[in-house]
Amino acid sequence: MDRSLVIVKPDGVQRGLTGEVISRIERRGYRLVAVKMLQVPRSLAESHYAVHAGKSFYDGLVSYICSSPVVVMVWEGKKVIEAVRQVVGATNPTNAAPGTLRGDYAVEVGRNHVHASDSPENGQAEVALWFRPEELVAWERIGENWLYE
Ligand code: IDP
Ligand code: MG
Repeated sequence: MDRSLVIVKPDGVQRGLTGEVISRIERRGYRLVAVKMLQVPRSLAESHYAVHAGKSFYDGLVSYICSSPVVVMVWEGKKVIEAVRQVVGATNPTNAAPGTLRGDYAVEVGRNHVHASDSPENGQAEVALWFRPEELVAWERIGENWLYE
């Protein structure tokens, strides 16, 4: 089963959007298997965003994710990566469709308030970076029989 790592970034937490992020993914049908709040250490931020090292926005991005606590979670389910990316919307909020989290609640790309894994491989890697295996809870949602064919 694929897993998506989702982060409510510092601006999302400060703006009171944590519940909205969780609610939209939960209502779509996905299963929350881990969640925690933390102040991100710089080393973790640098690892998480290593793919962007060297880009013009990298230093600002690392500072941003470390600037205030985040809520990080793991979601499971069929096609979770693409479905959660769809719920989140395009990276630049002005390109994000209305009805997406970024399209509804963000203005600038550097304050787009939520992260979601972009591939099954990156999902697995990001989950391993942010959580210990024992922090993930194995369970089934009662509605899954009605969700999947
Ligand atoms: P994603 O979050 O939609 O996967 P990525 O391209 O992986 O987008 O970029 C990671 C994060 O880096 C974005 O969510 C955004 O916060 C930030 N970012 C991306 N491009 C820019 C930029 O041009 N200026 C400032 N921040 C950016
Ligand atoms: Mg990305």
